[in-house]
Amino acid sequence: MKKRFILHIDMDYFFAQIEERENSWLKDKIVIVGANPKKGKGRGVVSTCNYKARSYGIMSGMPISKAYKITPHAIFLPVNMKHYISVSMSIFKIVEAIVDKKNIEEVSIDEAYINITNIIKSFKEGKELGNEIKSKILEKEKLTCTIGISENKMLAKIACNMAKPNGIKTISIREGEKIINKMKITTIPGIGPKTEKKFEKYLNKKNLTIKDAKKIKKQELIALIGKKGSSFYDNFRGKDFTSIKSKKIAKSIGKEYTFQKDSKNPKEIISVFKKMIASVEKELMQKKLGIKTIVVICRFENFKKYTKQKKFHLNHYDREILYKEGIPLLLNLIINTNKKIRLIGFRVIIK
Ligand code: DCP
Ligand code: CA
Ligand code: CA
Repeated sequence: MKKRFILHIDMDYFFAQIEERENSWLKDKIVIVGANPKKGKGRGVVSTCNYKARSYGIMSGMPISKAYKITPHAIFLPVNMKHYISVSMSIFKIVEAIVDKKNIEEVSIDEAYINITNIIKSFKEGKELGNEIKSKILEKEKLTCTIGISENKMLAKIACNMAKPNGIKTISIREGEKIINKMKITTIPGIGPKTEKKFEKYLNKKNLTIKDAKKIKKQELIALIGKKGSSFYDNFRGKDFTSIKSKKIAKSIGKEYTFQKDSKNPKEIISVFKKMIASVEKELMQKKLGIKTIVVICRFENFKKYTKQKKFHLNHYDREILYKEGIPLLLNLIINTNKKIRLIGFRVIIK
């Protein structure tokens, strides 16, 4: 498998942070969002709480009555789900302006995996991109998040959890394998308390670490857990081959190219661009497809991405027509800036 870069983003104490943003007087209070505590008689649970509340041991899923017992002086707020969903949508829009939707897998209201393999070339650049995402969200939504970057989804999430709150962390597979050795086996996504018990029984030991679990052979794991045993075997070794599952988007064919060194040389840029158009056209011809829209993509040295598109209703086209239509769109994007170009792309939406 080709080396990948995966970014995991997760908003910090999401519901509670939104409440703090809207009510500045909450800032240094203990804030708990969840069911009504009804002076300790309330049923239901804590949805989340700010980090001050966490320092008292309050956590998501805890009975609200217990939270009330620990911190009766906390500020208890109801769950305003409608509002949190709309904030979540605004955040995903900000991310989609930086990274292609097709590379984003939303996993929950405040969390996503993003395949950034085509955008960055090193962990250093990954950090720059991550910081760009963090500062855009902070600037536009006044909310902090944490980002983890690695070579697979599992380690990206672990890196993110380690950097919480308001942090950013990169882990290579090599580092990851060592780091997770000391961790509990429940760190592995998919291993909950039930599976943990099975492992404990099998190894006749409590509080198992990943290092302990590595003693189990692959075939034994499969016999113990079933099909998932094989992927857990990889996970214990810092490996995870699962891919990003984005939402379905309009069918399109496209090519993107990242310059070895950011470029300002029009000759080089146009020549690469023409090659991409030619290869897209070849694929269109082979598949006998008509096109609806052409899209030109350009990402500058500061990672900012711009696109221009043009509707286009042709069943018959050739390379020359695509050049004629595509090149002016590209020039339009790059002509008014002196920034260097990092990546260009050409995409057609299929009829
Ligand atoms: N949530 C919930 N009930 C749970 C867990 C979470 O209602 N048992 C909601 C409230 C959280 C949101 O989902 O704000 C996101 O969950 P996270 O697990 O990401 O936790 P937080 O964002 O609150 O905190 P963290 O900073 O640890 O990510
Ligand atoms: Ca979160
Ligand atoms: Ca989350």
